[in-house]
Amino acid sequence: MTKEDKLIRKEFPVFENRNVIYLDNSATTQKPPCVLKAVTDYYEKNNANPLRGLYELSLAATDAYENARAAVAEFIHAPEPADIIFTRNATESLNLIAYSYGMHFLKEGDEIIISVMEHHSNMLPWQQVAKATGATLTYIEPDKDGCLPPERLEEKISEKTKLVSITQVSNVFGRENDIKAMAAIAHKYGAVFSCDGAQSVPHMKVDVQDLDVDFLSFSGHKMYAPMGIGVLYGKKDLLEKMPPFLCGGEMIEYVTLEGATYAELPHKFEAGTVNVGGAVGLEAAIKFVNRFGWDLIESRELDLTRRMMDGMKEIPHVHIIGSDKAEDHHGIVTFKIDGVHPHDVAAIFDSYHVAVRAGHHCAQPLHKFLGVMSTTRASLAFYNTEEDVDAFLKALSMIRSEMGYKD
Ligand code: 7TS
Repeated sequence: MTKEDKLIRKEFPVFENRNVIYLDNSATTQKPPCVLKAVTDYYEKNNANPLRGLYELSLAATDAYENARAAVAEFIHAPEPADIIFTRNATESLNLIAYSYGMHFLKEGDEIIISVMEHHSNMLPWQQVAKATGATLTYIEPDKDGCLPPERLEEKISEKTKLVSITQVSNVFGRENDIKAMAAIAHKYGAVFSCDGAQSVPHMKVDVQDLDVDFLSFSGHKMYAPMGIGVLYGKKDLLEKMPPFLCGGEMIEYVTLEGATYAELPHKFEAGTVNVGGAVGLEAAIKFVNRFGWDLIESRELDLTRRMMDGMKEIPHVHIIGSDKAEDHHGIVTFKIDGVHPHDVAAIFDSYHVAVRAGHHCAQPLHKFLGVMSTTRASLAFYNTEEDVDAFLKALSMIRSEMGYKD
């Protein structure tokens, strides 16, 4: 391990406590003590139900929550903290857009465009909207190497298209889509553009104003924060005209037996007691990422991806899904091994203490498109090391022989 590796690994005690080569970072990342301490500190020192209390402790909880919102706004360069809605995860953020925007503003004859590579969380909500409103759901297809040229959108989009929702980085290919170009195409036709940032925000600088997306969804737990906190960024004019998604406490201005008026943004979309601990944890995770910086994070992840892919190309019967260039993978390397089911692959990896993911990765239509039932995926974070990659490659080279193949 290099000096830099040691410095980073110090932040992740899980690796001292467990003999694990953790390569399932696209599913969730490990959590550093600075994040856990921020959560504990909040509960030990400032815990009360925020936003409603008039006493000091509740105001402290409100401050903690709103400071976290401001930190998220700065992190993705949102114009204002009020443009940030806290949710449980990217899935809830995407559902919020679908149910609040899609269900109310789309109608028969309208069109929604998404891609075949979307995670189910950015596909099923749109299927629901299409079913309920009579709008059509149109899919654009990537190339087999994971590239989704913006021209694909340009070919399908029309004046009927009211909403486009595309992932910035696919959780199977790892390849970055040109979101800025696609958002510009959507806007040219008067459509709203939603970006699924679940796999991009943890790995690169994402600037919502530069991309000019109308919505951005992501989860805290994929970027070192606790589970149960997610983010929806939305442009103010859209969020303002959207009706509430969930109703109840905290999100109203005035209620009578006949109806209600709703609170200002962002509270209109945050019904019930909110997850202050999670928000505080996300703020600490943002500070953690900023402490190391994108240059270090991105260059480590790229170097490790390159080492992994170079090694994989040397092993017979292993086929990488998507591009053969490390730059196109953002730490995500999905693959097949001839003659071995991915569940067996993952089980054998586990016997070598290597944690990888097997299955369709909640992207079943993409697997069908690629002509495979399931795949295995190794996904890196910047805390992984060359030793991790080498252990992965060693286990990978053993898989076919463990299954009884002679070559
Ligand atoms: N969008 C993408 C592109 C994702 O990869 C995921 C989760 C989600 C949305 C949903 O995120 P959640 O936090 O709401 O669950 N992807 C994965 C994965 O690849 N393995 O486990 C979860």
